[in-house]
Amino acid sequence: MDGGARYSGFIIPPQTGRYKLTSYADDLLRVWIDGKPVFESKYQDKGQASGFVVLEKETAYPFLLEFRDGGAWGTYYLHWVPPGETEETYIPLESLYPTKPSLPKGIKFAGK
Ligand SMILES: [Ca+2]
Repeated sequence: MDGGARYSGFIIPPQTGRYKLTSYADDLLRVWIDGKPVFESKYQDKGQASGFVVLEKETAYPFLLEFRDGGAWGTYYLHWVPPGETEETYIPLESLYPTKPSLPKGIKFAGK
């Protein structure tokens, strides 16, 4: 059966610099940060994809993730490699917020 999920909210990076986002998807994963597409992972292209994005700390960037499955198994992951690091890790929960009112104090919005 076809299915999917869409997650939207904000991402607040722990430090300023260039982040590599890495992923695997069966069947399709798309990620946007601050309204710009970061990458698209397709199962038909071995499922893996990555993209780079430069982010500033203490800034809330609009984050959108879209997952689609076209049948049989469906799964995906999204990791990142923070600036200055070499290992991919999960994006920590402290960096992900679902809504504006949930954002911690002292955080500015991207582009403002
Ligand atoms: Ca599938």
